[in-house]
Amino acid sequence: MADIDPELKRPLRVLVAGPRGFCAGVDRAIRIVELALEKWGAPVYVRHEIVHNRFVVDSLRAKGAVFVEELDEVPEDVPVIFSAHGVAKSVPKAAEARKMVYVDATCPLVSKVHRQAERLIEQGRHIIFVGHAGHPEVIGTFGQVPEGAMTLVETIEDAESAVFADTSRLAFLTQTTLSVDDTHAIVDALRRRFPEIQAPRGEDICYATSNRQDAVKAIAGDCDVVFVIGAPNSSNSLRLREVAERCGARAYLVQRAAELDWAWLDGANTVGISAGASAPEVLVQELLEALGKRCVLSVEQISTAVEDVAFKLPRVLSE
Ligand code: 10G
Ligand code: SF4
Repeated sequence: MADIDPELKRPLRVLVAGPRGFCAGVDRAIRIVELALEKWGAPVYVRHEIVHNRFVVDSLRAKGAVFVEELDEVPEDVPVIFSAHGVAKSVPKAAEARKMVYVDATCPLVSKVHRQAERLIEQGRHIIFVGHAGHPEVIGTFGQVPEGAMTLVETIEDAESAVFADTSRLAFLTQTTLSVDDTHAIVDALRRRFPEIQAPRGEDICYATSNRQDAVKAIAGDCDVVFVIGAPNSSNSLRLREVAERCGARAYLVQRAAELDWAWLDGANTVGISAGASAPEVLVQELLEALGKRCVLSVEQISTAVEDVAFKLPRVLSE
């Protein structure tokens, strides 16, 4: 897009939310693919998008990663990496049966939920899992327990209507990327209906999810429009758009600056920007550049938390 005459540019206040963008689990997962390519050379197969971002996936594909949905699409004698969202137990089991070299890039905070699920089953409990049907993290967590041992609750209506044979041995766990506010409402309903229900030890919604939602809340009330950089299949990014909308802003999820529809800015004096946990910072900068071609920007960084979380790499790649 050509720059417009500076005289014709209008002023635009931009509030950039922080924390935004990559979380520690995403950083680690991408690094795992890069290190695997360095160690074993291309191709390295990745089961499912390593994180839900086309830019990230395309960049890794350019370096030699091959993305597939199922393990049986991976040829013999080629290393395979499992995505950050986690996999059912049956996946590493199948890889072992085929004697494949595999690296599990599941975020340690998702693995923590998996271990909690295992423990609850050992204690003879039935698990209510709060999450979104069909999401890979949900499929992976359901795959940690025997069939029928976990019930999915997606909405407050589900929580109000779910029926269990024995309500004295219930526990709940949640997906890591949910809306903090919706989840509190669902959990309140579960606790009211099943007072003996066992809660997770800590929050299952991870630090990155809640920090990014808090940061959007801090800016969205002052914004006419909020842009969230993220993919349509990125659960945590979708939640950020919802949070902004609930604060009264017009909110749009965009993958790249090129998707921006300038009509969205009609009448807007203040614009907010955030990015999902799988969206690289370079895409935030690209959006700022695109806005700067049409408007004279006054950019304010609004930070609501400092993050210093980092996860260790799997030993096979760090030694
Ligand atoms: O938000 P979701 O779970 O859809 O994934 P993402 O790839 O967009 O972001 C990173 C979060 C995870 C890997 C899930 S814990
Ligand atoms: Fe891990 Fe949270 Fe990032 Fe998911 S969103 S990869 S749980 S840090």
